[in-house]
Amino acid sequence: GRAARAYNWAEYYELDDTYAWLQTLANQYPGVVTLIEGGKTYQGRSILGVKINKNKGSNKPGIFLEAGIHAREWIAPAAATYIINQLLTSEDASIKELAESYDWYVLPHANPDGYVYTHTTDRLWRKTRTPYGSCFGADPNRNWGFHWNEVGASSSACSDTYAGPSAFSEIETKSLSDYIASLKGKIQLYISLHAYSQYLLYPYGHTSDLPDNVADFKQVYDVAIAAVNKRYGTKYTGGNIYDAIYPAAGASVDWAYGTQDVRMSFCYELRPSSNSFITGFRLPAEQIIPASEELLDSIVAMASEVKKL
Ligand code: ING
Ligand code: ZN
Repeated sequence: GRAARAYNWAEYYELDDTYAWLQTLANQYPGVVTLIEGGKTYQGRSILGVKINKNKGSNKPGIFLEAGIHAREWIAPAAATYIINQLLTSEDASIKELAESYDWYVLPHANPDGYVYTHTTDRLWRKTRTPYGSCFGADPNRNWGFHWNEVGASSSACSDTYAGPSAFSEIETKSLSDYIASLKGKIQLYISLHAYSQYLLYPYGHTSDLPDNVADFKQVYDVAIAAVNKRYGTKYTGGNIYDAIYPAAGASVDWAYGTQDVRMSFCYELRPSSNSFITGFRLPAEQIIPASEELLDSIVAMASEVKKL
C-alpha cells in the first residue's frame, strides 16, 4: 500500500494507519504499551487496542475506553488515539497522574468493518457489516445482552438501530464483551465515545429508573461537564440516557454497568452540537485536537472525582 502518513491528528486516518500506529507504540514503549485484541469482526478483522500500564504497578484500577462502535462517528476513534498519545507523552501533572494511577484499556475501533466501509463506500454507515437478508448490519450499540431489544431499537434488519436477531448476534459485541468480562473486577470506569450532540450520558437507556449510585453519577457528571467547558467554552448537557436523549436498550454502557460491576459508565457524544445537522458526522479535521483536548480535560476531572467517592 501507500507510505505511512504522519500520525498527528491533523486529519482522520484509515483503520490500517491507526493499527500500524498502535503497533509502533507497542514497540516504542515495551512493558508499558501492550497490544490487546478486544475481539474480532464479521469480515475477520481484529478489534485492536492498547493496554497502558505506565508505572508498571499491579492491581491498579482500570479505565476502559471504547470508541468507534458506530462507524461514521469519526471523531470518536480520533479522540481515543489522541488520548492514548497524551497518556504516554504528556508532561502535564494531572494527565501524568491519570496515566499512572490507572491501567488503561483503549479500543479506538470497536467496529472496524463499519469504519472501513465508511472510507470505501458509504461515509454515513453506522452498523456492523453482517449480512441479514438483503440488508446489512446490526447496530452494535443495541446488541448487548442487557435488557436487549426492550425499547429504542428496531427488529428490522434494514434499520440503522437494528438490534440484531439476538443479543450478541454480532461477533464484534460478543467477542468484545467476552474480553471485557475477562477483566471483571478490574474496571472501575467504562467510557464509550460517540458523536454527535455534545452530551454526557449515564445509565440507563432501557428504563427511566436511575442507577443505585445515581448521586455519585450526578456528582461526577457535574465535574465532567464543567471541565469539558473550561478550555474552549464548549457546552455539553445530558443525564441518564433514557430521559436525556431517548430510550435505547442494548447499549455497551448499560451492559458494562449492569453486569460487570464497573463503578460507573459514561457515554460522551462528542462535537459538534446538535444544531449542526449538515456536518454532524463530518466534524472538520481542524477540530480533532480541540475536541480531544476538552474531552481529556473532562476525563481527567471525571477520574479524579471518582477517586474521591
Ligand atoms: N447516540 C447513541 C446511540 O447509540 C446512546 C446514544 C448512548 C444510546 C449510550 C444508548 C447508550 O444511539 C449515537 N449518536 O450513536
Ligand atoms: Zn454512536
